Amino acid sequence: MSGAQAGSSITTLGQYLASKSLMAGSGQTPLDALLLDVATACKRVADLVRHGELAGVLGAAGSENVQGEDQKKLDIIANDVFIDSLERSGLLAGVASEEMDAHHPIPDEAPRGDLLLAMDPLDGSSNIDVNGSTGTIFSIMRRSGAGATRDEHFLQPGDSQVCAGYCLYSSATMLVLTTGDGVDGFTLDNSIGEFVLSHPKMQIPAATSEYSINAAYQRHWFNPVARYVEECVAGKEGPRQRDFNMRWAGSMVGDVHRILCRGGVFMYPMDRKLEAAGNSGKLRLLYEANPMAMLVEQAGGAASTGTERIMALTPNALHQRVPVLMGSTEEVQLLVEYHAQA
Ligand code: AHM
Ligand code: MG
Repeated sequence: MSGAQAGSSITTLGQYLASKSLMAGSGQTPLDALLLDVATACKRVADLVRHGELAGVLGAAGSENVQGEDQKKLDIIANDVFIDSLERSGLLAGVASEEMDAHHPIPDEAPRGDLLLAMDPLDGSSNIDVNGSTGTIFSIMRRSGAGATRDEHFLQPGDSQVCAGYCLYSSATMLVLTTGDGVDGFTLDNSIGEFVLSHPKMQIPAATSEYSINAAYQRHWFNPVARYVEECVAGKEGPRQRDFNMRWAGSMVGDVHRILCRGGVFMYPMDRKLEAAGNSGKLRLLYEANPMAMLVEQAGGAASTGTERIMALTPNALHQRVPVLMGSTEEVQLLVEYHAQA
């Protein structure tokens, strides 16, 4: 049998949003409508990802993004799919993306709303060609003031986000989101073309014995992260007095999703190599760190740069990078302590 269990009761994303708005005493809000458009774009990208080579979407695009990273064909196609699905909705004031130097303004002939969307249209690009997990990450904020939208309108702290989420393209396609009232996960039922509520009220346990980091950069790490990982690796015989497990999906969406499902800590810290290249981290604040931090905090976890809470940072550029340590609270707190002691 494909799809949902015969005869069982389901809640679609549309029904979920409608019932939330009804409880809040409103009809469909612009945010509800935008989330439905985002979900449609995610389904379009999921379909391309699922067909892979057969859809002719694998391989390099032969171009670089504003950050000097090689773009894959699917990075650009996913970006175009989102712009196409969203720009004429009448809900948005602008879209910022990892794949575009400046924000994409809403065309003059289209109606304009007051919501801003920042996104990484296809995160985990290095996994595309090997059929690994990838995802879309998005952050929604409100725009204030009149006049044309400028990049500066996006430079709001993560605490101003009205919604954050990701879509995971893996063995199943899942949309996970928060509007500031917990985190709920939806699985795409391909047989009816709907995201169906499958993971209500996701919670990250405070304690964990699983960490996630690209250990190939070990020689570049600064002392706090080096110490933390060394102590995890020492296991039962070390100061932590228990064994740890390590997982690294190569896609932040895949790694953070695992943490939302069963706990753990995800680290992409600042290191000497990034510092020597003049970078303030690897992951981008506006469309990777902030939305994931909101999801993690809303699920009871914590998200820090090592010295500051990620969502308290005031961004200074659209593509600003930050160190990221997020997940189970006890482990993030320990990492913050090690940074304070260093
Ligand atoms: P991308 O947005 O270009 O795909 O880069 C972000 C990705 C994250 O998903 C992942 O955690 C990280 O980069 C992996 O980086 P690395 O290849 O250095 O391990
Ligand atoms: Mg990314």
